Amino acid sequence: MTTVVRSAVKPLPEHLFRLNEIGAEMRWEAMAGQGYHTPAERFFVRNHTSTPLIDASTWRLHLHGDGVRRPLRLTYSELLAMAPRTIDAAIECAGNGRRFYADQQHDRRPGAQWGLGAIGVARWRGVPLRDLLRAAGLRPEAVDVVAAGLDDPFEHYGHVRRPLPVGKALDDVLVAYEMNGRPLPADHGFPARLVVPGWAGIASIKWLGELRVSTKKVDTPWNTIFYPNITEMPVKSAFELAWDAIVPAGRAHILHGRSWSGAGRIVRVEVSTDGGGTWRLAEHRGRHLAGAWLPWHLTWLPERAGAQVLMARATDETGRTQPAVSAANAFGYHFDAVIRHPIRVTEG
Ligand SMILES: Nc1nc2c(c(=O)[nH]1)N[C@H]1C(S)=C(S)[C@@H](COP(=O)(O)O)O[C@H]1N2
Ligand SMILES: [Mo]
Repeated sequence: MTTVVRSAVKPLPEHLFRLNEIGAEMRWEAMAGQGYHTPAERFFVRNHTSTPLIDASTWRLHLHGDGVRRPLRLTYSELLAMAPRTIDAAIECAGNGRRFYADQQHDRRPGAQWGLGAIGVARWRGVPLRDLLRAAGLRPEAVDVVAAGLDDPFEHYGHVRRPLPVGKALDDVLVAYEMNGRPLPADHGFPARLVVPGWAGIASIKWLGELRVSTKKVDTPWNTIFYPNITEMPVKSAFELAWDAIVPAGRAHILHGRSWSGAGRIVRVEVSTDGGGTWRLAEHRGRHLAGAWLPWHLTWLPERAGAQVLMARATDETGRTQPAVSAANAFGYHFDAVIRHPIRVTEG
């Protein structure tokens, strides 16, 4: 029995989403033919409890703590009146791809068995966290900014909250109130959420109610028990194809996919249509945005009918390439190995 159906408010139709105990992942075939951004209706959902329905007229964002001189309590209209910034950024769950620890490495890890669909890229508009911290009189001694959500407490751990180091907070973090040109949908954090480019999704706290700036390092269950030492996301790739997709033989087929990295731009994507025997460079257009993904494609003429395996392997600008085997870790985070995507080629 999945609980997400109750915890999210938007429809999660079977042809767009696959549900697990804690969330709904996007089916990658749902990105086929879509533009650069993941439409909000197709964006994966990961809730610790349930989507709260927050009234923007009574909502306040409380920015306080010993790391600021002038605590702020902002209304929604005050936030919207500040100088805005727009960024394209991915949000990806740290556990995205966990099921491949089991499927490819005989090392099943506990937790939701996400395929590769716990990621989406949206255009976020909001206020740089940096500007809010400056407006509150950030002290040079500040170390951590603890962001807390207004959703119900999770088990006995309290509200979902996590420290963000001041260095990252001052760099590229957004307090976002729009997703793809519309107010944030309830499931994605209305009225405001953090967007922390390149970092595991848990950093991007939804339904933001509080930012506590501390001059001492802070621990919360979400950086000690859950997601310990999890910050920047690795390099990954996905095909915009169903698992076990059916492709007719004897006809040229354009394979589409996307690659991304928490550390920067993707500079190269290689694709194998013979299970890793040979590799070809995928083509792409335009410039890859750091913090988001690179769409690519490759023409393929499947000759023989039968089961086949597609693989895509990306390299980012820091020189990191997807490995053949992902490093083992207790929670099954950061599955970054090249994924073996099965398809069935049928008689043309
Ligand atoms: N307040 C709050 N923020 C949260 C969560 C949550 O349950 N509550 N889930 C986190 C996790 S684990 C992820 S992966 C992302 C998911 O964002 P999305 O549901 O908009 O895709 O939100 C993060 N922010
Ligand atoms: Mo997550």
